[in-house]
Amino acid sequence: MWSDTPRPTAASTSPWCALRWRRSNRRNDGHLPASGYENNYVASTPGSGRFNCPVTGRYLYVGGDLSRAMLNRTGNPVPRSEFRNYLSSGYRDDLARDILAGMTAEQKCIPSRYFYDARGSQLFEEICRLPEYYQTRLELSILHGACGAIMESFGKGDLVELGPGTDLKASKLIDAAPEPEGEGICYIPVDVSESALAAATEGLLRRYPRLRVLGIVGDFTRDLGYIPARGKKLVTFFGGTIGNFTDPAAQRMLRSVAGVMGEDDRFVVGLDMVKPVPVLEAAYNDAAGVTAAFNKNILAVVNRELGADFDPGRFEHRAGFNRDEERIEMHLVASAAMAVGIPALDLHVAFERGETILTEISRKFTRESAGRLFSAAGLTVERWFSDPKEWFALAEVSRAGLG
Ligand code: AVI
Repeated sequence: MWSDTPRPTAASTSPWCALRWRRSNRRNDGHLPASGYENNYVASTPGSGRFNCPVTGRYLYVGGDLSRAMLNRTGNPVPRSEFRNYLSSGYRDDLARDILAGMTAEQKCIPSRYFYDARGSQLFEEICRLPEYYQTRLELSILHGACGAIMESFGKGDLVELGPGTDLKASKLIDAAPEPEGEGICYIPVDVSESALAAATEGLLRRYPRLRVLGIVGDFTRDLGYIPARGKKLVTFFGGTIGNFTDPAAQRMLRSVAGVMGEDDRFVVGLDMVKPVPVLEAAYNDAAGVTAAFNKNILAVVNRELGADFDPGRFEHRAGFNRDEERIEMHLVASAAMAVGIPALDLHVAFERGETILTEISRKFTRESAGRLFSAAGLTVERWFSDPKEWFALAEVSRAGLG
């Protein structure tokens, strides 16, 4: 049985909100290819609300106030927003599989995607406001300066945002579009959390009366094939979250983005750059201890979901820069020898004193290393936008060899 996972707050700013889950997502386990049926279903539904598709069993949400809906060619109102659910597997199944692999590996590990339950998302929001954590502020200010140029070349079409968190960055882009009120733009956020999608889109629909929204409830590491292939696309992946992927995982993800891009499409990616080590390490060892609490919270997630008996008080937070790998590594260090039971896996895990669990990698890039990452995935950097010290950057990339 599923335990009751607390829901992330709707207003969470986590850029990994694409990896936050909700109980309501689990009821739709069918993973059917997009058939076009969903479109017909939505277009013929007069009103707004949730509807279970009688054929696929998936639910669709038709949102918006039809009194302000857009009209189609025949003069009938068309809802401005629609959500489609493509989730294929459950949170707890994924967690069980990952914890079994992670607790039996030589270097014990827990994937960082499991940080973001309700408490973890709240702590991450606090991290983003910490004086030591420069990334969120820098990225916003870089985007503020870059959005005019980005939107001038994009013009209109589909604005796809992977793991949006809030509507802040999409608003900046839509404000900078050549046409007012979101005219000609369909905003397509992709996220496993329906509540995060709702949070990211409600305000936008209110603010931009000509904007259309297609929310894709899905995992952006697997479900990008469901993004409609039509017109021009601007794909965004903000927050430096690409740095939380190992190289093979980043390659897979970037290749799947490249796979949905056409000749004129662009992909804007936020990258945290290599910088003086004390600055980097301070960002992950804040004086207020928020990052330490965020790190330890992952054990509470495993306890709650799998019935484990980790004692977070017996683990210490450690974060340091690995110069060879150019990445921050976050660990939980066992302060004493202990055994931890994980009943759902029928597993007992022994820890020696000082043994660690790797909970996160956060890669830091140079222009060269980022260029290599993109080109290995078939992408070419077209433009860089950064702050004067180049502590953070937005790379605007295209599909290599296409234009
Ligand atoms: C989401 N991600 C980009 C953050 C990072 O900096 O790697 C997560 C984080 N971990 C600790 N502090 C913030």
